[in-house]
Amino acid sequence: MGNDIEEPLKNEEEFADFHAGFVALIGQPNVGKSTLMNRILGVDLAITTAKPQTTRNRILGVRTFPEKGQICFVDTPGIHKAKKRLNRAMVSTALDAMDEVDLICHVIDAAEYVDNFDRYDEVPSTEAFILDKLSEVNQPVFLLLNKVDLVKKKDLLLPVIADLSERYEFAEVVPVSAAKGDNIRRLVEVLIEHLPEGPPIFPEDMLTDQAERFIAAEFIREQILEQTHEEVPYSVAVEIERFVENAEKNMLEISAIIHVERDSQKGIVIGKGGSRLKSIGRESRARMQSFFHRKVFLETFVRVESEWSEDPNALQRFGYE
Ligand SMILES: Nc1nc2c(ncn2[C@@H]2O[C@H](COP(=O)(O)OP(=O)(O)OP(=O)(O)O)[C@@H](O)[C@H]2O)c(=O)[nH]1
Ligand SMILES: [Mg+2]
Repeated sequence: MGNDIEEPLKNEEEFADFHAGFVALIGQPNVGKSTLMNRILGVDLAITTAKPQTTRNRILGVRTFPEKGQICFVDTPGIHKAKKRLNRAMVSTALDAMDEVDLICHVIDAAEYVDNFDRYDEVPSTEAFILDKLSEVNQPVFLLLNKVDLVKKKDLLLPVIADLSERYEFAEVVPVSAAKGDNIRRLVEVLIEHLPEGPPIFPEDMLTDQAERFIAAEFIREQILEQTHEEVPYSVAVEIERFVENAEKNMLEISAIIHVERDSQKGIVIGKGGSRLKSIGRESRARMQSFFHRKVFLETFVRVESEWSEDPNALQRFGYE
């Protein structure tokens, strides 16, 4: 009987002063939300590219700091003026994530914002839209000024912070560089400080709840974003048709369909004599092997699915709605 009483007590003691909770990363596209999450996780989980609208889903990334806390990041698509149904779904995903977290990090591209600050007559419209949405939430909101390594007009950094702080009562303002790692340790400390006290939410060694087939599809999409231009990256969805563990060969066997919206895009993705598709396959396979710690056999097919980005059934099938 004594044990029954002691167990929970021991547990409580073990996690005294431990903080755990969910943190949403929101902001405009391309500001470095996914890079920041990966930096703190220490793993390249979410795909990141130099093109806006890279992330299309809510992506959970968990990092446990022994005896200190567990941060459960919710990375989200960039908030932008959405026209297509796909884009509207992405923006909804980002806004919905704000409801389910303990803390919100509003990430801005400091290089972009600070260096243009003296040209702004008012807050740029998408940023104003985000600030407006934030006025409806009750959780603490951090303002993260990312890409400080790129800021040229350093003397404008403080005026920008003062201006934005006047428009919104941020719980903390933290300048960081996700790419270089500047000030990340400090950010982690204040994040943990602001999370509720309590035991870990997920097992301490857990990284994500994202399915392996989702991650495999994302690695392929990452290469398409890297290797194609103009409208092609935005017209591509990757569907994993087959994901099989071949225990005998200690290998993953993956078949993926790359959906595009037009014949011309199919030609671009395949490339001359299949060279582009080969390169997309080679690079994403390498990324899969290092992430899954297994050999990967990958086959890819390109298929035209006209206007899929406006089609509710297709969006659901690809996991965007
Ligand atoms: N120099 C510099 N580049 C950065 C920094 N953080 C991110 N980047 C770059 O900015 C680009 C966009 O980064 P992402 O992490 O994909 O941005 P995101 O906010 O997740 O973008 P979406 O998913 O499209 O909303 C990439 O090329 C990153 O390498 C930083 O602190 N400094
Ligand atoms: Mg992203």
